[in-house]
Amino acid sequence: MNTPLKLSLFGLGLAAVFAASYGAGHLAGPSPAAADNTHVSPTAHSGHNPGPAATTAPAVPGGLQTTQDGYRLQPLTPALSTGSPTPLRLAVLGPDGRPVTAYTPTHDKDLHLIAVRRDLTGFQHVHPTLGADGVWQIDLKAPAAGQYRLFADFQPAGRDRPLTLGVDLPAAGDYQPQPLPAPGRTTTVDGYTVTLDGDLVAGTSSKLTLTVARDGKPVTDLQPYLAAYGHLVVLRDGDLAYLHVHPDGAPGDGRTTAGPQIVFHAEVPSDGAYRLFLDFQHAGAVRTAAFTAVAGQGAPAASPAPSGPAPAPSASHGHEGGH
Ligand SMILES: [Cu+2]
Repeated sequence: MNTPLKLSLFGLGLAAVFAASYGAGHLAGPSPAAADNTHVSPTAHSGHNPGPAATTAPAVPGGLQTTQDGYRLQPLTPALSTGSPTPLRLAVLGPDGRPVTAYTPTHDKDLHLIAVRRDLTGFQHVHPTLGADGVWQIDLKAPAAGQYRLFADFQPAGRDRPLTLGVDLPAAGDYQPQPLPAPGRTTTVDGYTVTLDGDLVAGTSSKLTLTVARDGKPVTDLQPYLAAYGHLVVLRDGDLAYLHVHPDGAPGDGRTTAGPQIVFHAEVPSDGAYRLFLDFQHAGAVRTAAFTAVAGQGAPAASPAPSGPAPAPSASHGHEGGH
């Protein structure tokens, strides 16, 4: 629910960075290096004009950068293993270059680690353990070979808002990329059927209602997981821009029911396809239901309208789920 605020803060931060760089360049004047640089074209100087662009810098979605606001996500393990789980170690380096050891918990945890292959399969949401030296560690296994994106979602102590940094790690082997599953409003996981209502609209807080059923019956006894009945991670197809959305209402607030509906307000940064991963807990286990949804052109209709020749390429879609 803080996403719009967070995004606008990012925007302000970005504008500040641009302003700072402009100021530095301006104060320094033409440096000897620049004077010697014969390839600097006259038009390059027009880029120094601090026009309206400096105040309308677009918000940058989370997770696209390894370094932001002085913080760096530093893997200390070169690769993931596709065999048995092996220790993954990483650190968050602070503006002083040292591992951050003090965090403000967000949703019961100091750091949420999301791992997903770059084709948006093999989603995992885990919680490493922090050592006294500031090194996070967890045993992790890549479900299959390929390039993985790791997202660390955390809030350093003393900072007023969370931060998501992302970094790639490979899992060596025979990479068999999967196409993005077709958009759909229903998915199944572990015998649960989850239905998605609502549409993603770029730049707008969009209401998404996820309804959980099991054996055809609505689930009304969802269990709180990390202080919420559901956690929704939204990743943009193409660059894996990251959104972490929490539902309206919290367990125990006297107005939020334990299912079957979990209501989110998600604001995606642009048109395009997204993969949605819903974590929910029931009967003592956390499940992940995954959907593809499209903002803008090509948004799926509320009910599919199959007609004409079968779309052969999509026949292989829909058999992938988050795990
Ligand atoms: Cu988490």
